[in-house]
Amino acid sequence: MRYLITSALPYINGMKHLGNLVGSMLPADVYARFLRSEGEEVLLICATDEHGTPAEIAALEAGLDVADYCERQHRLQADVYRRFGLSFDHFGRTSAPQNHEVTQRFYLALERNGFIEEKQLLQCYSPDDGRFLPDRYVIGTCPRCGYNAARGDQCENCTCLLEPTELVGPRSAVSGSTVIEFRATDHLFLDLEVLSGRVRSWVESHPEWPRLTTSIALKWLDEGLKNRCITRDLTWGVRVPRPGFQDKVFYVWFDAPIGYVGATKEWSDLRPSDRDWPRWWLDADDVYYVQFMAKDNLPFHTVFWPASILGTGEPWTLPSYIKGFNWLTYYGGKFSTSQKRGVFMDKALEILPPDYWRYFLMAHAPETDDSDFTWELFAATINKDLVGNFGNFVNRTLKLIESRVGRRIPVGGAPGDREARLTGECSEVLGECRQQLRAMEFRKAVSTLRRLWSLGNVYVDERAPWKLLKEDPEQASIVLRTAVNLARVFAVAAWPFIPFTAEAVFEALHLEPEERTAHPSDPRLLTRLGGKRPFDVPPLLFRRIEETEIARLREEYGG
Ligand code: B3M
Ligand code: ZN
Repeated sequence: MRYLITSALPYINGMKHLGNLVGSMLPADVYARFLRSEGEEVLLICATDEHGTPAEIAALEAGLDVADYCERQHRLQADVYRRFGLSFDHFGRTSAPQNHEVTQRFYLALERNGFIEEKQLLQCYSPDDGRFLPDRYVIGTCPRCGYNAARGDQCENCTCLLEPTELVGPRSAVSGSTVIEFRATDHLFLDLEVLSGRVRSWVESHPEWPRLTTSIALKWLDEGLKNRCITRDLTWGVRVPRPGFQDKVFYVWFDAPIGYVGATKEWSDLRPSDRDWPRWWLDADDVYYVQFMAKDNLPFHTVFWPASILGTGEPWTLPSYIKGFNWLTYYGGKFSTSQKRGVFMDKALEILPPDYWRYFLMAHAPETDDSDFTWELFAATINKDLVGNFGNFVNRTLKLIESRVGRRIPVGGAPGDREARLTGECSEVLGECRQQLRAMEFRKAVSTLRRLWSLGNVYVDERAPWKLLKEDPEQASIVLRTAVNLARVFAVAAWPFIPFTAEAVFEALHLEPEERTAHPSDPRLLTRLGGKRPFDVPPLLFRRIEETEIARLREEYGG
């Protein structure tokens, strides 16, 4: 099997917050890193989602031409993701020509197969703005839950999909004008009614999916799908290859998921001699395709996009597994881009290095339920696990060796019973962590990682090498050598989560590439490094977050 991994494509309209990160890009990265470290062939793809009204509205607010706006924002996002260590094989753009091409190909296949219906539609038109107001350009009250700022395409609050005409008390997002007329224009609809049976069989053929994913898909299918409009009266987007539609583009949710394919093609076009996008996307029986996303994106990925794929009748790769996430909240409320509430990725890196955030977010990933960000919990998690457990172990043992015997790994004699027991425990816990990562159970995997690190601290406390150095130097050497080996195993296991720190440990221990992985059943798990190999003491891996700092951050960011 080869692994194709995609994360939901972040909208282009501004810097993403920690809630966006934890629900899609970060777990996708952790999973990809883990599989790579296991020697698997992995392709991790992401891109900015650039079309539609969110982009146009944001460009309008920024006073920029939409193409320039997207170009700039794409660069800013790509840069912050790189600094967070998100190891995309390619970070593309849905506005790239490759995506336009594949999107039109999808459409033409759907049209050929009779799944496209042309209908006249009453569209919101604003005489004050002098234009049609597609989906997000109209705001109003959700007819299902009463939320007063629901958008014309979806209610953010209850996640239901909407048509602009369903909103109660509609108003223009451009000018705020409440004078809304409805005018007739021609639009294209995807025949979801007919396709829904195929989508259902596909969903039902995956009983192994997480409950959240399956329940959202089945809820949509059970309620019955209405044909969905896939065109919009906009100029920014993918052109519709059909006579009479030259002034319209495809709906952003039609071309956005196709962006996974488009971005893969971008990647492949950069080095066509050794990269082959269809190998991942067409007739690719040996590809295991995993998607990561927050729950509001699940309807589109479990129903709407698969319907497009199935309707083409072409052998496109369908997701093998869809991992959905609940919300990360900020002091019990929503993280919000529009209200600038919560912590945004660029700001986060001004406060602390990426691994602090990566670790906290994965330790509290909203997998089975929503989880809550507070500065108090953030500091407590970092201080206890990263500073007190992992960082403390690595820094104190390496420093002890340096100060007492120099920067060489002690030779020492054969490991004793205590070391044999420790090796057994480490293999078991490491194996567990690996299985949990395979199963994408991130919170469990992090807590297993913590258990692994604790084994080291318990061992060193028990064996007290600082005393042995005086009383029994031979035993002291065994303990210290074992401790260095533990540091290697701990960093290897932690690498998918906190790669920058893990790599600092790899460097300090002068590890060869093949020593940067560890297999639980390796009989030399805790004896591999020895024989007076040189090492360096890495700088302090993590620092404590103090009370005063927590108070200041809460003050600055609200809470
Ligand atoms: N851009 C929504 C989001 O960022 C949307 C995902 C597209 S995935 C193809 O949550
Ligand atoms: Zn609602």
